[in-house]
Amino acid sequence: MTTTLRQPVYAGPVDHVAYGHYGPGRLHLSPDWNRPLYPFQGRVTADGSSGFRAEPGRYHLYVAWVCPYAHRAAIVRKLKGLEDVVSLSYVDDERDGRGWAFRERRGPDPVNGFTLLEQAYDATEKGYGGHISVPVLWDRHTGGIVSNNFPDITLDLATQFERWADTSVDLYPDALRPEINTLNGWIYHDVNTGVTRVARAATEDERETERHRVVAALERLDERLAEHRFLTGATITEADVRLWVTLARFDAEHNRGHLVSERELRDFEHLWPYARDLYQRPAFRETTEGLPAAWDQPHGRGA
Ligand SMILES: N[C@@H](CCC(=O)N[C@@H](CS)C(=O)NCC(=O)O)C(=O)O
Repeated sequence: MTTTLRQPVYAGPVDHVAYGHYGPGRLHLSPDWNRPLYPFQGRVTADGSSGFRAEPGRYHLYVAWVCPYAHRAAIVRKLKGLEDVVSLSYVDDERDGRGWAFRERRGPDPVNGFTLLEQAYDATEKGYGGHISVPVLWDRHTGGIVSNNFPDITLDLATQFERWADTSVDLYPDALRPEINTLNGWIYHDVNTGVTRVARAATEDERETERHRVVAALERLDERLAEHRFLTGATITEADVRLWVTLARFDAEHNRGHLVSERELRDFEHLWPYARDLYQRPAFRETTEGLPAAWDQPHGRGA
């Protein structure tokens, strides 16, 4: 018997001369920092009432190591033990004008054999000309994108696959939803996108304002963690995942040269052990690259 192995296919190397930079015409950053439109907003539901039923083997996540928004989906998938239920693959870390692409460094597209993520968008909406963003939740049944709206993707992974998931981990408990939603709202504004606003500030005044907003938020979170092990109490929730991906990039990326804060993450009494505590868990550790050895130290609080 002969087996034909499908050869992996890849996009050519990143080439800014031939393809330009990703952005113009694609990446619309509104001045008031409202989110750009993420047009695919299907929801997966346990009962299938949304048209996308939670089923093992049906969905695939396209993510990027470098993207914190995609990182959340990768963490939640592992926290819920869904590795055999929802497949996942990585696009390359770099982009030219063609957007996210599959290259040798991170491997091929195992589902469709696409070389560019744009093909997934185009298969869903012919001639699609908008953002080619990750994360993308792909549906093998319909041959299209369910969602590229990151908050919905993580919530659906956290709540709709319970038949196959580790149900001892409840990332979005009914009783805590209002509190988690409130936390997610200001953490998204003041921390997750706050660090980006500092980096992109047009004037020194604006940078100072944005910088102080991030530092105040980190201080508020630090205080909160003096009382609770996790943001909403004794167990990890969606809010912790939302915050952690920014903390993991804070010293090395966002706060390089103390652009945001005079204090590094390790100078925050409660945030630092909290961040390290989460990193000791496989769902965080195995989806994260490049953290220095200091992150390996046990957090030193009662287990
Ligand atoms: N910033 C988005 C999350 C997704 C996102 O920004 N992904 C980035 C990589 S970290 C991306 O793919 N950007 C390309 C684009 O949006 O055109 C949001 O507010 O929901």
